[in-house]
Amino acid sequence: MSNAPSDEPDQHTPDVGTPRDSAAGIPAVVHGLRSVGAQAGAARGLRTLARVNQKRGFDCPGCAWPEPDHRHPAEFCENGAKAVAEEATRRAVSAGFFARHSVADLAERSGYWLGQQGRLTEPMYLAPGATHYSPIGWDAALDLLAEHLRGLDSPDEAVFYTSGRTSNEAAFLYQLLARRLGTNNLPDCSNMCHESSGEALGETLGVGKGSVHLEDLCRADLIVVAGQNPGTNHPRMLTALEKAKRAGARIVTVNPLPEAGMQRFRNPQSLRGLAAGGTVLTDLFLQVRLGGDLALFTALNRLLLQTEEAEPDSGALDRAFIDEHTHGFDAYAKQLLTEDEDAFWRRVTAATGLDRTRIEEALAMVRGARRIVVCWAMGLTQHRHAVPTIREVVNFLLLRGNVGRPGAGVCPVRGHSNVQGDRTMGIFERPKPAFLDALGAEFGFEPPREHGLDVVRSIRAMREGSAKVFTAMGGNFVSAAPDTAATEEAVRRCELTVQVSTKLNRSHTVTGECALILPALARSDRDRGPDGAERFVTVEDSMGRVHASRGSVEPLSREMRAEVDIVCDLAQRLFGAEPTADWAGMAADYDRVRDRIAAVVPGFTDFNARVRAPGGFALPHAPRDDRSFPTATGRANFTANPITAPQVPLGRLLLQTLRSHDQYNTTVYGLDDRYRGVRGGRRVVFVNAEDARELGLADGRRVDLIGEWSDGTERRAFGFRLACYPTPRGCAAAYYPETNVLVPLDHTAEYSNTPASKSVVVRLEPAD
Ligand SMILES: Nc1nc2c(c(=O)[nH]1)N[C@H]1C(S)=C(S)[C@@H](COP(=O)(O)OP(=O)(O)OC[C@H]3O[C@@H](n4cnc5c(=O)[nH]c(N)nc54)[C@H](O)[C@@H]3O)O[C@H]1N2
Ligand SMILES: Nc1nc2c(c(=O)[nH]1)N[C@H]1C(S)=C(S)[C@@H](COP(=O)(O)OP(=O)(O)OC[C@H]3O[C@@H](n4cnc5c(=O)[nH]c(N)nc54)[C@H](O)[C@@H]3O)O[C@H]1N2
Ligand SMILES: [Mo]
Repeated sequence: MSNAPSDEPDQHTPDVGTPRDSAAGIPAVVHGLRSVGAQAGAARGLRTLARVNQKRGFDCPGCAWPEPDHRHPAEFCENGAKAVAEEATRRAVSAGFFARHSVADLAERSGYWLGQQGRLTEPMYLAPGATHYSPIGWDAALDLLAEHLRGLDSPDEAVFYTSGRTSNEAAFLYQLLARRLGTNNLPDCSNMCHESSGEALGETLGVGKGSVHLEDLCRADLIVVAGQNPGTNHPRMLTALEKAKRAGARIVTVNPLPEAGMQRFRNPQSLRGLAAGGTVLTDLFLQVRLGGDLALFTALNRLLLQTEEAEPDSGALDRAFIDEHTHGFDAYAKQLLTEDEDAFWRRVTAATGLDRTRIEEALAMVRGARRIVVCWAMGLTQHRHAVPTIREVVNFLLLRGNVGRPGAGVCPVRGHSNVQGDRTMGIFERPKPAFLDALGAEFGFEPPREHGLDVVRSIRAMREGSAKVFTAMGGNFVSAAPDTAATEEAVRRCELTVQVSTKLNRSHTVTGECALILPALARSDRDRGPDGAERFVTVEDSMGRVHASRGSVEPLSREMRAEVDIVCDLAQRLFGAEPTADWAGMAADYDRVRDRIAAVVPGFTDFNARVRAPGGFALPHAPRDDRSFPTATGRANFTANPITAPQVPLGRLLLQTLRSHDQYNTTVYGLDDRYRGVRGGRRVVFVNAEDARELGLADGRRVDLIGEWSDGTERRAFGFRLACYPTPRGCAAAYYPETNVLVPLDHTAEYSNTPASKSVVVRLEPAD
């Protein structure tokens, strides 16, 4: 289904008009409120929205962008409103629905249709050989899962996936359960997302997270936004950028596409934004080729080094910082300066598609800025050379001392609302020994030390039959993972697949020999403990602030359970009553979970008290707080990253797979991508007009996209409308997850193993 077009509306051929040059404004408010009204009903919807991101409310289930200290009464965006609408919907999927629809029937439906059916409300079981899911009680469901897990020859035959919405409390217990069972097989959505950032930052700065607070954006002189589309994916970031601009910051945008949000922002929270033309955000737009960022940052760094050589006292570099806090500068500078000038610039121009004067314009802005923040997202992380690219961004900041002081630093902008917290809680297949030591000491067991499987390796293990029970805490593994055909084949080989979910998705229709659906409470749902009292969970935002989240929507069914309850109930069945881990007690009282987190995870001392303060608290971050760098050398590391860029054979295009304005990852909210001028469908491929002409394909033509990869397998995505679009020569774009079928499983980033979903070589064939 994710491959072939069908009658589902999201698979219709869209209309494509002119892209917009501004984002938000009144249309955004109207679209946001309309989705809430349609799904949740006006009153329930508005009551819910009034609590999003408020200090006593719940954390928006959309993105991980932090909330400002002084909150606006409407501290949410259009797409946050859509995310809430999806959750707070009154539509319900019940046993009757599953009786009417066979799994085979559901597997023919699109992700959009599945999501539109509403919230999952009771546990369901697909028995071996059965055609339909049937109801199963919680006891029987969890017994069945426990029995399968106990029956494995080795705990490493189990895989525990996590998506990034899971609360800190549930994530902590989930990883404890997996490790108590004896495996580090804890892949998560981060493996497909910011793993490259964590990898590069850990090695160079010693902490795999961003080093700025929200206020730092306002103090910056220059903000670089590279490989990110905040107008759609982090709309509240535009408010912060607008504020920064008013405080005097300049903005350089690095992107193959002229994204509307980065051009002009009409702030829906202000009268000026609603009435007038809004704020122009980008001062300099570098329309880079896909994968050209490494070359771009290398060029800027070389220019800075050359300036310093020519004029040693010009302040091009921060020598004092380099001497005191960094390691490897001399070797770095030497290798960067050896190459002959002409050869170097030829390579930079080929990789970036930018001419030297354009890059020198950026250099002038860099030299004029004392404080620089670099923000990035998937445009940098999902390439084969993503880790070297981000390391080079770090070099760029280190050269001028832009780490560990106000208004400066690294800002990887996270995706899922608690993806960073989940990692902090130990959802990681390669945990640090110190974390395992602390966990083992607190819970009195010896955690497994051998690294576990990440997403790509899990798929291989399932395909080979060495992983047999797959459990997902949220997410939509089958659609989100690369190489749809390979992933589906792998999942189907499992003995049992289990989805702890809020909404129906494709991962419920492509299953192991048997399958369970366990319906969970979502972020916005009211969560009551056994005594009937309301409970709250905690989350960590993209900038390392931890705060409480209290759902307020009355759940559609009593059969939906909190994720913490599900994990603890399963653990009790697996391990019985344990003196060291009082699973029942922890389920009954989240404060007890938080006390255990405080004992294990650095930075959470006094967790229960501090998280009750309005706005929560910030986790420590050594480079940011006191310029200390917990790396192997004890300093911030310069690294050498030879320029590479994707190579595309003649007549082929490099495809990036990205998000439309009307989706949240694999959840499709609607069929328009307003800012890019697309209406009424998702099967569209954006191509440079010159490339289209050379290929002999006109705008509006229907084409198939065929992936080209060395393994000789044909990967084909059918029936896309070609749209001529201002993307650089040789670079195309189409939406995920429809194009995941084209991303080869083995095409991943070096070091982080993240699927290179922004760098897929394709050819286009006329479809009719
Ligand atoms: N509404 C909404 N919000 C979301 C999500 C959602 O789906 N919908 N998803 C959430 C998640 S999990 C994540 S990770 C984030 C994703 O947030 P983004 O990273 O903004 O998401 P993408 O749509 O993948 O956009 C990638 C951007 O990078 C650019 N790009 C692609 N390749 C390159 C490149 O080689 N170089 C440069 N410089 N730019 C490039 C693209 O043109 C595009 O603007 O958003 C989160 N927030
Ligand atoms: N080609 C390509 N592939 C990509 C990407 C790309 O840019 N291009 N991006 C990658 C990225 S950045 C990411 S993060 C992954 C996303 O991968 P996932 O996180 O696996 O996917 P989502 O679509 O976010 O998952 C949505 C499902 O999560 C469930 N859910 C939602 N909220 C909750 C909750 O509170 N609790 C529970 N238990 N379940 C919940 C619902 O059932 C919903 O259907 O996809 C990756 N895949
Ligand atoms: Mo993500």
